[in-house]
Amino acid sequence: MDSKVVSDKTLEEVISHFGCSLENSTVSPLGNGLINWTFFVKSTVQSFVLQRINHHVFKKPLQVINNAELISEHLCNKQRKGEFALAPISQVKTEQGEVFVQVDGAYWRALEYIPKCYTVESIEEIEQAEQAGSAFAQFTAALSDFSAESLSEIIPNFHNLQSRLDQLTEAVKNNAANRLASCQNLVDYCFAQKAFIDGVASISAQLPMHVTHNDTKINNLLFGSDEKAPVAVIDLDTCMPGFLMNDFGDMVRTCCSTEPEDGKNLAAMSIKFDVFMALASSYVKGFDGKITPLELKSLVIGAQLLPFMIGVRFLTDYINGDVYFHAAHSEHNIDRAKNQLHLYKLLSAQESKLSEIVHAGQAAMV
Ligand code: GN1
Ligand code: MG
Repeated sequence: MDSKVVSDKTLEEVISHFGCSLENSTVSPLGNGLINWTFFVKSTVQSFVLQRINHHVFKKPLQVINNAELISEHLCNKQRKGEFALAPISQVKTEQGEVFVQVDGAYWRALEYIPKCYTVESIEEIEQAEQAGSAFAQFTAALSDFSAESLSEIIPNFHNLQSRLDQLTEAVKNNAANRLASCQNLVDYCFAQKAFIDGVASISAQLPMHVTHNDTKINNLLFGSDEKAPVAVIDLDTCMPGFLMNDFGDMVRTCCSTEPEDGKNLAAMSIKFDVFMALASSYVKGFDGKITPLELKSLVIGAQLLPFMIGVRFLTDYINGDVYFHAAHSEHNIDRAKNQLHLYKLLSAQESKLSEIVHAGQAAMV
């Protein structure tokens, strides 16, 4: 991301609330988020992560900020009691004691910066997959006694497949960017997955709710440079009540493909089964026997669902004219959609093998 998406005047005003100025600070773009703008601010006074919340996506930014406060408070308590080994990320208050700054109608917040950390975009060693499964499981497990009702539902129906398909139907109807003709075959492909779609609806009606992260991409884990292991789960924007299969599925989506999310070489894409195995066993183990047999079964559905659902979402955004996800070029969203729907296809073709792996991992634990 270009740091010049924001004017110096705006940045100056925002960081002044944290006792910084452009004269004594450097501000550089951070991470690869597709929604918010994120920067690293390093000053002679303090270092922190600065984020402009995309209020077109997060229509009530204060709810995002408030949820993050509640979760971080709960995790801090757990950590103090020795019941949570990762670092909760706190929001940094302004000099006026506020958790956000509003400038020109946009909401900005600062997050604690943990030094000597790095993120990864893909799994480089199997050990990282084991660590990722375990870290995201620990996160949800630590929130098992958190009052989920106190959280606002940030984006209603965020991981509801039928609602995502309804949005695709609406986009097709409007054909706002006049792009439908070029992707009609993909639209047809999505709606032809009826048996899978019905299966998702049926299992969703029976699964228990947890407080889930809902964006368990591998780059939402901070790895410590010294320990070479996760030290924190980041990006709590979509942390809401949900199903374990969604969190597991998003890990599979971002860790088990040999191609990046927007890679165009589909013929080269294959599934990293060793990574899948490591994710499944470490995720299940992280719940210490508290995962139900139906939830275990659902993990294999989630592994297919998350690539399919984001494929539908990228396709919808392409048809709408790139109004939701940041797109670096006009074909970006369609490239992402093709990629993710192909991943879904590969994973679906391997459903029984994935199921064997999940159940074998579970059996090895008893
Ligand atoms: C968005 O902005 P980022 O990268 O944290 C999206 C996720 C998608 C992801 C695809 C609020 O997350 O749901 O999985 O892009 N977040 C929202 O890379 O829509
Ligand atoms: Mg996110």
